[in-house]
Amino acid sequence: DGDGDMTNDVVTMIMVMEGSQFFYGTAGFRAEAHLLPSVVFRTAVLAALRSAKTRSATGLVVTASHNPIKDNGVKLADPSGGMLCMEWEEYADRLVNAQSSLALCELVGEIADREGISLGDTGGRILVGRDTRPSGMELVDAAKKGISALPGMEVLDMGVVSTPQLHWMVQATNRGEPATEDDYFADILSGYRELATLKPTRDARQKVLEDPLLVDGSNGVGAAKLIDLQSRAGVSSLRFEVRNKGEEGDGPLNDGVGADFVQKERLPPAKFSEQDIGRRCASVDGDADRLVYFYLEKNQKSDSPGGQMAVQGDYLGSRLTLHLLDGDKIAVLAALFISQQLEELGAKDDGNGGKSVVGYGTVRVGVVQTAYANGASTKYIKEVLGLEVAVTPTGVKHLHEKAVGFDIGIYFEANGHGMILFGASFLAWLNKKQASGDCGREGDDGFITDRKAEVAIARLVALSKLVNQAVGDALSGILLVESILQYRQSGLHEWNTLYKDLPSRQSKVMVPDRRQIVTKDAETKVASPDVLQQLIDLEIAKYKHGRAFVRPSGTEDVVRVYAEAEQQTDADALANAIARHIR
Ligand code: NG1
Ligand code: ZN
Repeated sequence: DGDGDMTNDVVTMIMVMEGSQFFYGTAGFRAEAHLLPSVVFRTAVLAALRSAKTRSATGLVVTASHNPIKDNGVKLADPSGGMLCMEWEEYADRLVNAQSSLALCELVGEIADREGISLGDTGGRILVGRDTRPSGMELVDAAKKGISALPGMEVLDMGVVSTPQLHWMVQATNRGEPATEDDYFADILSGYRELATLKPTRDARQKVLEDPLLVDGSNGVGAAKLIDLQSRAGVSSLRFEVRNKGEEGDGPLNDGVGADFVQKERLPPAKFSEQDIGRRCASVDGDADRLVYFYLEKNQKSDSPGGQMAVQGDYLGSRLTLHLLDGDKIAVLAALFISQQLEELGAKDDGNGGKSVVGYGTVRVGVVQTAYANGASTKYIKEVLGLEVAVTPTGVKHLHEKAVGFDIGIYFEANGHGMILFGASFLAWLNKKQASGDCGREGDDGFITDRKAEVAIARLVALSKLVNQAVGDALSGILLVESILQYRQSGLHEWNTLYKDLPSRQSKVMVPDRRQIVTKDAETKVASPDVLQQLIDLEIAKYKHGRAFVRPSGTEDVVRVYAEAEQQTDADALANAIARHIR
């Protein structure tokens, strides 16, 4: 169309970018935005093929989540609303790295053949969304061109949305349900409102929650969506004060702000200060699929053992202690709430991590974590809550897959990405039970309603609506945490004391080729080079409660190091020693 814009030229789209090797990774393709038009175009072709193959809608999101603003990325949503099925990731890698337009066309033919897609007769629908990055619009254009490269494809441009909103829309579309942003808000809010009516009676302690939640929006898409959520909720119990909205006077996206920054650096985000001591705070990431809570306290210097959890930064970190409530803490809060509801239903431990409920049988409740989960959380879930814990490699696609096997699968990465997945048969049972109103038993004078059980069922049903059932979602996560805190009538401090995290340290190491490191056993061990694991083992052995592992990042060009020990200084020393072995 002659305006000379690179993305407006399909020929350029399929042009080769020599030397670039892209991997679909933990969260799609990510790179500096200027490298991406062709990558997005090709990934969009795959979204169209997947839609044709499944005869369902698929989704494509242009985002690089918590990465710096100069980056962008693309990831696909499968018809279920979850991540692209893993078998197709290989197609994505091959398409994006095809070295000529001929090779690319041949590959499309090969995929179509293998998947039984007739290229002359395709049809499908792809929902496209983007985060607030300035490069987003241009890349959405590239996506539209890629989708239209196959005949009969319909593109629905959802505009600026959070990643989880787009996934939710794909899921709703394929369930034949209303799937607009309005419907999304209405759905999660209906669960929130129902839960709010099922709160135990108010008492004086409720005061701790009367303050609005102070949210760091990471200068990204989550900020505006949260304000929208609040105005739609129209209830006094849900009030936010949002900072780092990405407006004039705010800093750049993800720069010293956001859930990834707070979780990894353990420092208050920009625009937070001593003024905020004691307030209930939360932070979301750049595409609003991660959530952490935190509160600030005046630093009780060195001598206090509680103070050792704070990492001292040169900035506010030296004056403030940040108490982090990460994904592990959210998982525990949710697991505890669910266990309490099952107790109200009269559930008995079956000795195998299951809870046996009359009328249903064994309800398998499981918590899925990665190696990054703090050891203290795992111990609490197993020993105090008596629930099953499963460990998978990093990346929600792995956690999600594992969670599907439970009646209630709670999965969270330590970084705050996660959700609660309700199994179809258990959910159907809950819904039936609620509709029939037959909670109780036959007494001498007729049927006696078990009010406690009735309320517990209603709470679980409400929870299943409030939690985005497609993917982890910071907005839905805030509704989850706020609801449970209201139910518990307590604030962050009490939640934080459920268990005490083991001190930990995360760091990143730049290496020439991070893929030289291959891991095994859900990333807890290095498979090759094998001498590296021996070195790591020797370092771990030096510290009490020492645990450590390394793995190549799927989203950044670094090797990540994680270390945990009884003392913060030990965790730091362990991480440093291991980093030196990698360099
Ligand atoms: P990588 O860069 O592969 O570690 C990070 C997170 C993942 C996941 C993805 C996608 C950590 C240690 N890793 O992956 O858990 O959330 O980003 O956003 O937090
Ligand atoms: Zn994200």
